[in-house]
Amino acid sequence: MGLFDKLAGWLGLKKKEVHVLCLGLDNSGKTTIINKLKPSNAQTQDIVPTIGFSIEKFKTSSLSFTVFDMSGQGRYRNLWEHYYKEGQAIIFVIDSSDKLRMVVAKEELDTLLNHPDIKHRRIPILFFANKMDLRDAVSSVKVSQLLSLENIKDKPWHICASDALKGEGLQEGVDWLQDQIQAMKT
Ligand SMILES: Nc1nc2c(ncn2[C@@H]2O[C@H](COP(=O)(O)OP(=O)(O)O)[C@@H](O)[C@H]2O)c(=O)[nH]1
Ligand SMILES: [Mg+2]
Repeated sequence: MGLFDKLAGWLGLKKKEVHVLCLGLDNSGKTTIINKLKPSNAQTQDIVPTIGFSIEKFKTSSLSFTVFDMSGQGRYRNLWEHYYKEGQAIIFVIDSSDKLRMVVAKEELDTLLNHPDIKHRRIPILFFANKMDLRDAVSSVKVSQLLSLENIKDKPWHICASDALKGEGLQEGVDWLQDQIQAMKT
């Protein structure tokens, strides 16, 4: 059973699909997290529209997920930004042990938040400060400071420390997202 089964089941009653974007730099742990979350019977589709850029998609009865890396010196930016319009919730994954690229993650987050298809929408953002098990990892409070999350005033957001390999911290995040999506639907 994936962690999203309950959420998907509940939302299924309302018969409206919610589209979740799972974003972050390559190697942050997106695929690992999504594989832990997705129900075993999810319909999965991997799309490789261009060499070097791939998109993972899967669907449950009421949730649809699009997962991709924000990387490649922005060469594929047009491709990935195309998906912003349909996103109604965002999961943003950070490798908490990658201090060198934390500034790149911040740049990507700022660019995302300023994008015309995101900027003026009250779209909930769940941050996973992932790889907490690694000795080099900084705390979720530190990640939040490094990314200046306190500046996000017009969107609900939440940060959870996670260890995607063990699945730790994922449930807390999913519970928060569930509340947000529920509020959005009522
Ligand atoms: N130690 C540790 N490794 C992780 C964690 N999450 C993912 N990884 C590893 O980090 C690498 C990149 O993960 P992946 O999910 O492919 O990242 P993606 O590029 O964002 O999809 C893989 O080797 C994973 O096994 C974590 O919480 N802790
Ligand atoms: Mg991946």
